[in-house]
Amino acid sequence: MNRTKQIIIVAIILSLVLAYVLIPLLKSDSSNEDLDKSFMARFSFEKNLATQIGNVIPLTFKVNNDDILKVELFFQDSLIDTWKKPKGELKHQLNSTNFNLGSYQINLKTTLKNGDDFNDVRLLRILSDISPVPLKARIIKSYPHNVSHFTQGLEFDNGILFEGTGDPNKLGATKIMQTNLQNGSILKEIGLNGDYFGEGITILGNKLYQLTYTEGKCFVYDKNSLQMIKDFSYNGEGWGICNDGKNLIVSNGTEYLTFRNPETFQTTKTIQVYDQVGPRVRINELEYVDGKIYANVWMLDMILVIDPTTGKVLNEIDCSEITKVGKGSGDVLNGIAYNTANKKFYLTGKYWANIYEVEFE
Ligand SMILES: [Ca+2]
Repeated sequence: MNRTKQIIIVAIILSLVLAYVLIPLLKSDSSNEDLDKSFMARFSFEKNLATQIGNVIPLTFKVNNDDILKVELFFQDSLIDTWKKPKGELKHQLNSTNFNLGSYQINLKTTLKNGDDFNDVRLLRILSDISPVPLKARIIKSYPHNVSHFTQGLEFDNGILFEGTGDPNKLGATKIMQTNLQNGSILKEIGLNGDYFGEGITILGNKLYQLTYTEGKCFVYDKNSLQMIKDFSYNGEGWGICNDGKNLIVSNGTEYLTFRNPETFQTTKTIQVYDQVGPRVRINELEYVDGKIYANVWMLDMILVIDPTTGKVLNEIDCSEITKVGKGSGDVLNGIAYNTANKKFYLTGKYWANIYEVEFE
């Protein structure tokens, strides 16, 4: 290779390297985001917002362009304010009194005269206005529980204790049982094969509903015969389930509780479980008693008492003394049942040797 050729090759390589470095820089400069934003209305606060429920949040927005046709404020999908050909600073008093707790999107949408639009989307967290009142669970009496039961659902119906189990080792251990509380004997049972990992159970009318962990099926049984009637499909995970006499209420391991129509399994509403700091996640087995939801929290020796209207955590029930006595070589605290006949609560855990009648004080 002669010297001229070498120079040409080096020059080509250098220009390629320069082009590779320079072109993206030029590009990003010509589409500079700050330039675009000056044409739009934006929230004047940085990042996201959090407030206690009941507060009125003064929102302000900056507008500094003549090309804006309108600015609209959305809370989730609902339009809550509109400004036509706005100038200067805009204001909106966002009243959170009638909101439920949780994390929601607020979106400031700018539409230009040429039809282009721009969305400034932020998160608004509505927190509880109370600290949960602490309670403590105390053992009144103990009953036998089969240590092979990976307890996922526990509920009384007409004095009979129903238990639903899961199957972490895919051995076909998912069962629904009618049991005798006094001696732990099984009165009737039905099982699923190892393809299904049973989760929470609840009884509404003559039907028993059983969730599955990741299989997206809710199985429906006749509560007396335990014969399967039908199944529903749903998205995501199934953890705990209870009912308020009208709706099924379902947890999925997050802070969300989904209310579902028992005839169709369609969602009728969702709430988010929140305290004064933020969301309470890993909500597991549930029990609905006198207008409140009692919830195990996976991996915690604690039961939350939740307001089903707002999602507010009303009480934290410390169950550490129950776990200390009951866990043994078993797994976590899980299983809450309330017997309406004697107005008593019963707790157990996965693979625990006992079920405990308890008092909360
Ligand atoms: Ca229960």
